[in-house]
Amino acid sequence: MEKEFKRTLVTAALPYANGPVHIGHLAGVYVPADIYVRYLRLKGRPVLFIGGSDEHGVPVTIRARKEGCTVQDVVDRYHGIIKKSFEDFGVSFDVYSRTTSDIHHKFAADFFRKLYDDGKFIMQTSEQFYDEQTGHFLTDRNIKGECPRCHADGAYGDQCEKCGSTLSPDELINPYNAETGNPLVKKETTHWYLPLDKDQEWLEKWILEEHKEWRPNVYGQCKSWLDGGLRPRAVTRDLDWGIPVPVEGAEGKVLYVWFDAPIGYISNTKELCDAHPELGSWQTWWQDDTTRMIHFIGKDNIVFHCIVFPAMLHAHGDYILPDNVPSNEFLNLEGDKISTSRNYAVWLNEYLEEMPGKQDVLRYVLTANAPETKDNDFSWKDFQARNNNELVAIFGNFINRAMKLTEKYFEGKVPACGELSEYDRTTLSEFATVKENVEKLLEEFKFRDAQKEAMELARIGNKYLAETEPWKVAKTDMGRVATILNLSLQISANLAIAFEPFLPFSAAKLRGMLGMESFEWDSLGRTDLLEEGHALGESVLLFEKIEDETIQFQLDKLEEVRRLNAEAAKAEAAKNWKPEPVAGNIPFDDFLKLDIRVATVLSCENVKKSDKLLKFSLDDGTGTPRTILSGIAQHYPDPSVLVGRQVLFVANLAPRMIKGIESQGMILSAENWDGSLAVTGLEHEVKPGSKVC
Ligand code: B3M
Ligand code: ZN
Repeated sequence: MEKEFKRTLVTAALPYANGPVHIGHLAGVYVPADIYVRYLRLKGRPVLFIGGSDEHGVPVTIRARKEGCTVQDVVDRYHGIIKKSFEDFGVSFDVYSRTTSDIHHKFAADFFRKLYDDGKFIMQTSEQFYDEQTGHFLTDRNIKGECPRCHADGAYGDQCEKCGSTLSPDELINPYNAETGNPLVKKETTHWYLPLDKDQEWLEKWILEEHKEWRPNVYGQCKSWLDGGLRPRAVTRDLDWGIPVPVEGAEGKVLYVWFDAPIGYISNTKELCDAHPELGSWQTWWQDDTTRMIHFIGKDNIVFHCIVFPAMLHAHGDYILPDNVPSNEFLNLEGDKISTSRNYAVWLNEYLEEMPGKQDVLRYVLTANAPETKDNDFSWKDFQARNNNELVAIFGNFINRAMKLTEKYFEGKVPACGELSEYDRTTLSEFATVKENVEKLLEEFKFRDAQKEAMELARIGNKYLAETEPWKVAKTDMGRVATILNLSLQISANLAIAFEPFLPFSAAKLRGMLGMESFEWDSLGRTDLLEEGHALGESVLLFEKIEDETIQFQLDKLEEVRRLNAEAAKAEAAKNWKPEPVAGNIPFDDFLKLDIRVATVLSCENVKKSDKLLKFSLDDGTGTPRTILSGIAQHYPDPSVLVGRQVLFVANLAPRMIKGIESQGMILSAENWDGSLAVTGLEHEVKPGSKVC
């Protein structure tokens, strides 16, 4: 039997306060969560929407070191920026707090202590990477090295940003401290672990049998973790930023960020409910099994919300478990991975500075492109097209015409609906099912399809006006015009309700234009929302066209970030370059076999139909020019610069035919750190044919 839920607790992942939030965050977590919550509120169902900043963990400490300020400064600044971005974009949290709050510190410490007292942890000693010069153990994110998969340098201990592989620090080749560059050693340290292996059985039953309805990406990830067999997981770390482990003898250790952060959902609920007793006690929201809990997260957080946090709640006892964990995949940006550390993103605060008032456009595009089942791409051209062709040309155009025509013919008052034509009836029947459809999709967390379905209303309205042409009918039959506009305004009122969850700012504007005071989800589909004679408010433009320059500005900005990143990567590679190990020794006689000579370049040109080869004609002292082909064309775009130069070449290499030309030896070049080649030369001129020894 289906459980009867009395209330819904919605949480959205707590973003790290190590940078502003970007479109990936919004698309993946906050817009869908907000749509869902707004929908429930509009339905009159009790709901709380819990958010907050995640202010512990390594990312914030890295940021502090980079910016040369304290960690507290970093989290204070970004918490402020993030909180404001959410408010600006209409993400309607009931509480947005932070994990550095006193309430949270105490709550998380008590939670740990209860598990500790109940004997739920085990202690384990293991070897961890340690920087002897700074005296610090390093966490995965603070360790860098060569990627064992793609061999890029600068891969992190948990992930290679170049090839995307998930890594463990042990796999890195030549690991070093990401901050200082110091080499690392292994050293023993002791931590508390949650023995997840003991949770294997009930988790399998709970997820794999009882939650088959979870999204395939979520279910699939859980299944692969469970199939792989769960292992104990450390819940403490050697760090000086975080919540101190509340156990004697644990100096220098803090709770692992992934232990304290999800507890933040609970402590933030407590903070809210303590301040607003009318909402009920926090325990009602977390411990009463008539509460339905939903976690909105991104895909890299699945294991923590579906396996680790439930295991923590289970170990504590008393708590409910999530009913669903709608997790999205990732959003890319113009074909590349969004990255906070590489500053490659569209930051919400900057977006609003550059495009004030356009929060709904971004909400619309991000939902239309939501990465619900697979990674998706955000492109500025698509953003422009969706705004101009959908929001402006369909939604805005329809509303604008309905309003303007009513002003023109009926002094801005809702005209009377007369007898319905056949076509009117068809139109009404077309949107009779919109409420049901949108609702079903929202309940199934299919936000992208839900918005598309809601947009049908605008399409229907737009088509209705285009086909009925009231501006023409006005010449002969004002009664008919009244009916057409009445219906159009009723459709507009429906749009104002249907879009409240998706585009809250535009929906509010629209309600203002229509003078709608009350509105509720369950009125959707009705055609008597606006009474005859009701005075409309002032008409404003809901959406405006976005010009090419605006889009080009954004594209140029991203291009500049790409350029800076490429430069930085090059500088980093140059810094980390080390010469190849020297080849094994050879007997002196072997060296004597090589006849290396000096020659003067007589001419040098590109070989036809080859972008690699240069053809040299050399004065080698014999009186007969010598021809040598060399694969260095890409490094000498203008080969004539080599004419007159003296070079070294191997004179006794057996001749070879290349591209129909006989190459009589080899010119010596040096390979630089970045693969570029430079022809060898002499300190001062000697006679061509001189032997190098
Ligand atoms: N701060 C990770 C993230 O931002 C982490 C989420 C915590 S949710 C409890 O992806
Ligand atoms: Zn790699």
